[in-house]
Amino acid sequence: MNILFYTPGTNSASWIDALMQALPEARIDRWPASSASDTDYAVVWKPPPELVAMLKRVKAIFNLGAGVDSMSDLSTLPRSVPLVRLDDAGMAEQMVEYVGHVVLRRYREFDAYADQQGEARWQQRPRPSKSSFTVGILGAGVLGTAVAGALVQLGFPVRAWSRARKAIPHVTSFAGVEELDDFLAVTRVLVCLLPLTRDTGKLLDAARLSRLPQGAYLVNVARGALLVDADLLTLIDGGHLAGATLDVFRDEPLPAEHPFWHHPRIVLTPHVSAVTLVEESVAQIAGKIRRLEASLPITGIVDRERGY
Ligand code: NDP
Ligand code: OXD
Repeated sequence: MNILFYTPGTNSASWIDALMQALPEARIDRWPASSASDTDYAVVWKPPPELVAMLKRVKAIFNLGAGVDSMSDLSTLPRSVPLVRLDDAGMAEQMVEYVGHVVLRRYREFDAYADQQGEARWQQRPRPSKSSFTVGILGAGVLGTAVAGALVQLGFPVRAWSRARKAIPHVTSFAGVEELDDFLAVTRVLVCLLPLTRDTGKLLDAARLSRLPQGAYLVNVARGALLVDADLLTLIDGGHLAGATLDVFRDEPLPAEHPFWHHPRIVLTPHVSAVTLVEESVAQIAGKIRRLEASLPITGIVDRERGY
C-alpha cells in the first residue's frame, strides 16, 4: 500500500515516523519528492492545486484537520474520491479547555478584576446570575457538541445552532437561518464552531452580531473568514459588544498592522485552540485506512455539496 504525505509545515518527520509505525506494511512517500502516480491514500494539509489535481485515482484523501476549507479547489477531484476530515482526534478536549476558560473568565469577570487591579481598587463585584448567562454555540458538530456538554456540566444555560435540529441533553437546539435571530437574542457568550463554507463565510457581520444582547462577547475558534473584522470592531467600540477572544483570522499569521493586535477588548491567540495531534490523528487515519481496505464504512467523509 502506498501513502503520499504532504504538509507545508516543517514537522513532516514526526508525521512520517508515526505513519510508518501505525502502518508498517505501507510505503510512505513525501510529495513533491515523490510523484503521486501509484498512490493508494493521500494524507495532506493545505495541498497546493497541482497536488490535488494528481489525486484523481486515490482510494481516499485524509485531511490533517477538522476543517477542509483549506483544500484548494476540489472541483478537479472526482466525487468517487472520498475526502476524509479528522473527527475529534484529541481536538474536542482542547476546544473544551479553551472555550471553558473564556466562558468562565467572562462569567467570573476576571477582565474586570484585572482592570480593578490596575487601579489598585479593592471592590467585590455582584456575581451575575448564572441562569441568565446563556452560552450560544454556532455549530453542533463534533467539537460544538463536546463544548456544549462541558458547559452544561458547569451549569450554564446552553443553546446550539446547526443546520439540522439536534437532541443534545440539556442543550436547546436551533436549526437553520430562520432560527438564527432567536438563537442570538439572549446569547451572552457566542462561540463560533462552524466550518467555513460558501454558506457561512462572513456570517458574523454587523447585522447578525447586533442581534446579540448589549454586552455580549464573541469567541471565534472556527475560521477567521466567518467574521467581518471591521463590523466586530465597530460593535465593540460602539459599546454593543463587550469584547472578543479570537483564535482564528482571515489572514494567518495576523498581519502586524491589524487593529485586533492592540485592541484593549480583544484577546487573541495564534490558532492554537485545538491543534492537530500527531499520535491521535495518525491512529485515527490508520484505523480508517484499515477499515477501507476491509471494505467497511468510515466516519468523517466530507459532504462535497455542503462543504464540510
Ligand atoms: P463538524 O462538521 O462536526 O460540525 C459542523 C457543525 O456546523 C454541524 O453541527 C453543522 O450542522 C453546522 N453547520 C455547518 N454549516 C451550517 C450552516 N450553514 N448553518 C447552520 N449550521 C451549520 O465540524 P467540527 O465540529 O469537527 O469542526 C468545526 C470547525 O472548527 C472546523 O470546520 C474548523 O473550521 C474549526 N476548527 C478550528 C480549530 C482551531 O484550532 N481553531 C481546530 C479544529 C477545528 P449539522 O450538524 O446540522 O450538519
Ligand atoms: C482544523 C484546524 O481544522 O486545525 O483542524 O484548524
